[in-house]
Order: sequence, then structure tokens, then C-alpha cells
Amino acid sequence: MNTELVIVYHRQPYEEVMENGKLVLREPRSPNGILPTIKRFFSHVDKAVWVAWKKSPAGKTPNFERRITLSDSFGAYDVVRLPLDAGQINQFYHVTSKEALWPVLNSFPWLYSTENTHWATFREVNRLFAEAACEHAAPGAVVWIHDYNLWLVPKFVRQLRPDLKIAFLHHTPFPAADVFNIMPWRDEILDSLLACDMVGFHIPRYSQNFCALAEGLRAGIVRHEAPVPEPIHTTGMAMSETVVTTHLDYQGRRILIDTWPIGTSPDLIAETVDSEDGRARTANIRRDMNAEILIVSVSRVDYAKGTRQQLEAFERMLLRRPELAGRVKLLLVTVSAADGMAVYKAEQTKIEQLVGRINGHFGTMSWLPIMLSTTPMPFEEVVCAYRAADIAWITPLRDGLNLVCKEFVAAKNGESGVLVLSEFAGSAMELSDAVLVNPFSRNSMDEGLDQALDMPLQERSERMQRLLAHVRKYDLAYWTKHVMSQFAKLTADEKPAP
Ligand code: GDG
Repeated sequence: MNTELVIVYHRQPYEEVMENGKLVLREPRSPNGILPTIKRFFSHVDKAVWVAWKKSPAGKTPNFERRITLSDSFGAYDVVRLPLDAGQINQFYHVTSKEALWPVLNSFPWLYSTENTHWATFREVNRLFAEAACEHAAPGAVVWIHDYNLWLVPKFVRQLRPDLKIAFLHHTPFPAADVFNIMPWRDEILDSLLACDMVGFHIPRYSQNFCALAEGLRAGIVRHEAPVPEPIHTTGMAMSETVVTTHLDYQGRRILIDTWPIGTSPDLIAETVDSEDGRARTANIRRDMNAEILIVSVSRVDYAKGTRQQLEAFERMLLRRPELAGRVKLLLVTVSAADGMAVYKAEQTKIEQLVGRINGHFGTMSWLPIMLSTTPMPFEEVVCAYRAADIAWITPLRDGLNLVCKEFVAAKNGESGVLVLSEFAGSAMELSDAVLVNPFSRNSMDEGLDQALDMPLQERSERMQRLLAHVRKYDLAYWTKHVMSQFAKLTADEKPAP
């Protein structure tokens, strides 16, 4: 793209580590997750600027440079560090984003609470992000804002710099209007999203929810729709849609609605698991897990990821199928959230209690049914754990997309294995060869697990071949190309008339 890209994402695109008493900025060790996914775009533009927050003592001049230039394997780029104090971080992110917005986005309105919310701080921090982006953006640059905790940035950018093209990507679900509208700030959030040139979502259901919400709250919106494109499923599933909105016309402006799921990096994953080191790691995991049937589940500690419901289903399975005692093991990797989020701390405690109960009740001196890890593992270990597993069990109650399921398919790289996937993960709209389950239904969870355990070898490998073909075709490079083509539409001189 013959222009500049300004990425606004709350986290810094590198790790800060102390080496010999000196602070060193290091490329994230793990090549998966949101940061490396977004950083791929650096190699597609003339110049890239990344805006993120950095902790700074309250009331003091920050002891770091605001703008630095870095170069790593993704290319050269500038990072603008927005100083936020501990109170701002807590109020903007840990409390308002995670305790008020997150439950709404994921359709858990009963967990939504405004008692604790600091909307004024949230707005102020969003304004600061917008100012930082505008201050450092070249004329006509594309400003690409990521995720709901920066929902108010577009409106401020539009006011400050009408010359910029504003794109926004939701990594999360977008709820139906009757859930979204419980928020007293619904109009402010909607107006900000309507200030964008492009609003992005992973799957058609989220795009349709957003557009229906906009139509309901604002007169004069004209919606243009088209059939849902291949390879997204259009009927018969919990989140199926047959049509999707391509753009909205509103107040003389055109807003592109972009709907496309992120892919993973199958080549990198296959290379890692099939290397000499990868094969040895996989064999070690298999040996250490010491089970005939290995089930793997990988996620973050978050009630939306459905880990408790999964543990309850695993417990029912052990009761229902006593012949599996001593033969099956669940490797549960659920990484703890950052400190300061009460809601996640409580969730982790409940998970640990359930694991303790199940291991205590069913375990013997030579076999524990669950191996739990709440600390992050190296990337190589994660993908080799996928390769070692017979079943990947990914059953979030809600998930914008879910990349773990795609990584599992890539790590298997054609070897047989079963993916059990929640219908409420965005990825389910692409991966219909998984065993799809409804995590809100005990019967569905039980039947799905039984189906996976009992699936004949031929069916396993046929399903896996089809899943792999999809994950390979619609990989991260495909998504990157797709987004770049959408940006090109925004920056084209001749835009279609509204
Ligand atoms: C958000 C949305 C959407 C996990 N444990 C370890 C580890 N991981 C890696 C996985 C995967 C990533 O973290 C998790 O990605 P997900 O997509 O599953 O979930 P979120 O983090 O919740 O991401 C989600 C995504 O944004 C993209 O838009 O799909 O719906 O919630 O890559 O492999 N990586 C390492 N050690 C671990 O212990 N190295």
C-alpha cells in the first residue's frame, strides 16, 4: 500500500525485559496471537506506526521517549507510547472494558455491572489514543483501530483529522441489539463506529448484529447486502446468516462493512511440529501425559471460554464411561489473565477447584485425569501438544473466532485427530467438519465428546483432511491480502458515490 498505516492497539508490539539490569525491547517470543498477526501488515506498507499505552507514574513526566523507531523480523516501524498511570489503566481496561463491555459483547448481560465503571476515564483514555494517532499520522494515512476497548477512538480521530481513513476491527463477537442496548453509552459507541470508513468483524452474524443495531438507533441508514461468500456456512448452524451487509450509506458517507475471519500460519506450525525438535517434543509430551487417549484444551482464563462447563462435562464422562479410568487424560492449558481483574481471578479459582475435585475423586497413585497449566507455554510446546493430542476440545460459550482450533488442525498436518468445537465460536462457521457442540447443553457436550472418542479412524482422517484443506487455503496470508484489498478501496481516489 502506497501510504502509511497507523495501528492503534492497546498493547505494545514487543516485550519489555530486563537484561543485565537494562530494559531491553524484544520481539514477542511467541509467533502466534494478535500481536504478530497484526504486525504482518508492516511489510505491506511504506511506513507503519503503532500506538499503544505504556505505564507511567501519575503526575510525573514519563521517563521514556514517546516515539521510538524499531526494526525486527516484521520490518521497521515506529511505536508511539501513550503514558497512562496505574489508575487510568485499571479504570479504562481492567474495570470498564472487562467488567462492563466484555460481558455485553459476549452476551452475558447478567454479568454486566456499571457500579464499578469509570466511563469518563474510558472516554478520556480513548481520546488520548486518538490524539496520539492523529499527531503521528501522515496526511491520508489509514488508521486501523483494534477492539472494543478503543471503541470511542474513531469519533475523536474523525473530529481531529478528517483527512485520515479510519478502519476498525472487532476481534470479539458483536451482540444482538437487545443485549448491546442495555449499555447507557450505546449512542456514543454507535456514533463513533459510524464515524469509521470501514468496520470489520470475523463472521456475518456479528456484522448483521451491528448493522441491525445501527438501523434501529439511527434514521436514514441505507444498508446494502450480498449473499454470504464461500467458505462461510449459510444455514443450519447456531450463527448462520444467508446474507451479509457489505456497506452502509449514512449522512452522505459510505461505510464499508468488512466480514472475514482471521487465519493462522499452517506452514510455520507444520514446520515447527515436523522438525526434529518438534517430533522429540511431541514424543515427550505423549510420554509424560502417559495416557492412551490425550485430549487437549487451550484458552485464556475467561468465563466466556467455557472451561468450567468443559470440566463438568469431563467429570460426567468419567462417571459415564468408567472403562476410561487410567486411559484418558485432559491437558488443560488456560492461561491466567493479567493481575488486577477480579472477575478473572474468581474464574481461575473456580477452575482450580473443579480440577482439584475431579483429580481428587478419580485420580490414583499412577494416574491423574487432568493436567492443568495456567502459566503460558512456549509456542513450540503448545503446537506440539496439539500434535500429540487425539482430540482438541474447544468449547467456548462465546468466542469472536478462536484460533486454537485452526492451529490444532495445522499442527496435525494431515494426521488423524478429532476437533470438537463450540457452535458459538466464530470459527465454527468455517469448520463444519469438526464435531460441533452446543456448550450450553449438557447433552450436546456429552454426545460430542462420545462421538469424538468413538469416531472410526477413517472418518477421523477424512474430516481432518477437509479441515486441513480449509485452514491451509484460508490462512493468515489470505486474510492479510483480503484486508489490504479493503484498505485499497478506502484509499482509492475514485470512490463509489454514496
Ligand atoms: C481474541 C478473541 C479471536 C494460548 N495459550 C498459549 C498460547 N496461546 C495462543 C494460542 C492462540 C492464542 O493464544 C489464542 O487465540 P484465540 O483466538 O483462541 O483467543 P483470544 O486470545 O481470546 O483472542 C478470539 C482472536 O482475538 C483473533 O481475532 O479469534 O475470538 O477472543 O494463538 O495458540 N500461546 C503460547 N503459550 C500458551 O500457553 N505461546
